[in-house]
Amino acid sequence: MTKTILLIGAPVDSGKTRQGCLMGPDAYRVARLPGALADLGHEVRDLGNLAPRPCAVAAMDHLFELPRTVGWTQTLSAAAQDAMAQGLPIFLGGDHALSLGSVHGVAAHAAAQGRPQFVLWLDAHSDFHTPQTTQSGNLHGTPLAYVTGQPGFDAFPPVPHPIPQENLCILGLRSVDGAERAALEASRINRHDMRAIDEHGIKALLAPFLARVAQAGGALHVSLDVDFLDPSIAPAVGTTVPGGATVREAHLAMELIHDSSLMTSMDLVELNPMLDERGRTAQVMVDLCASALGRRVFDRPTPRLL
Ligand code: B3U
Ligand code: MN
Ligand code: MN
Repeated sequence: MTKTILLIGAPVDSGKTRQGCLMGPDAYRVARLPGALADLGHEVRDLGNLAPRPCAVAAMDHLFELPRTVGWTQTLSAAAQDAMAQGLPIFLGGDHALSLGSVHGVAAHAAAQGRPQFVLWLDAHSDFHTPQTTQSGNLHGTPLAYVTGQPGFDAFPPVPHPIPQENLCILGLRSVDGAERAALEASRINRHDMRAIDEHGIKALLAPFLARVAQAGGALHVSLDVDFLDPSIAPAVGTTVPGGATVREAHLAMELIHDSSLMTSMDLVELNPMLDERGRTAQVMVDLCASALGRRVFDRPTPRLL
């Protein structure tokens, strides 16, 4: 089924100290994301890049760029709510702090429709810190705590529609901080580390979650962090962790998402083009996004020499 896809550039770079993710949206455009989705028959509208609202909250010493990140959250939540009324938004990051806003916005839209919101988080990290527990001060490590309504986010927009923890599924875990681990273990979040992927295969972990979304008539947001992938195939990320998903595992996940017809919104996050090698990480992310939107294995183009 063809869709109206809205590409929303979100050059968020305030979620961590290492800069460069602001170039992400343009890297996706240069790697021909709009064309790849149009080739599948979709109507693609590129809405250009957003900018953060100026925000008057006070800076906090132990948090990097809090006011700017709050401004981004306001902008992105409003943009997400707008876009959900028109089609399927894909947020072109930008670092993972963008999901503070994108998920906040899609959850508000789902609540207005009386639909439960689900989130699939493909990431080496659990991003379940609060502004109090973060050791790095990097707010890209906090979106799952925010959107599930954990305390400590007073500087941010209120969360009237927290996502129930059991509606979250994290796949690809292999770097979880101590405080996060305790919080995660006490939570009802569905979570699978790389060992589980190795032991069971990605389909056995993902299919039951997709079945639950379908059963509930839910909206599904997919948040794809570059570091879900193994650094050997996706080096352009500040937080590489060895032992990530392979090209085959990641494409299979995307193909299962497509076959389910459940995805209603998506983030592509943490691409840092400054760290890329001849655009190969941008390209793999574009190819994965195309798989999530209907490209099949026999349709995959012969890779160009980079
Ligand atoms: N948990 C660490 C590392 C991290 C989280 N998200 C990413 N890295 N990408 C932190 O900074 O909170
Ligand atoms: Mn992340
Ligand atoms: Mn990560």
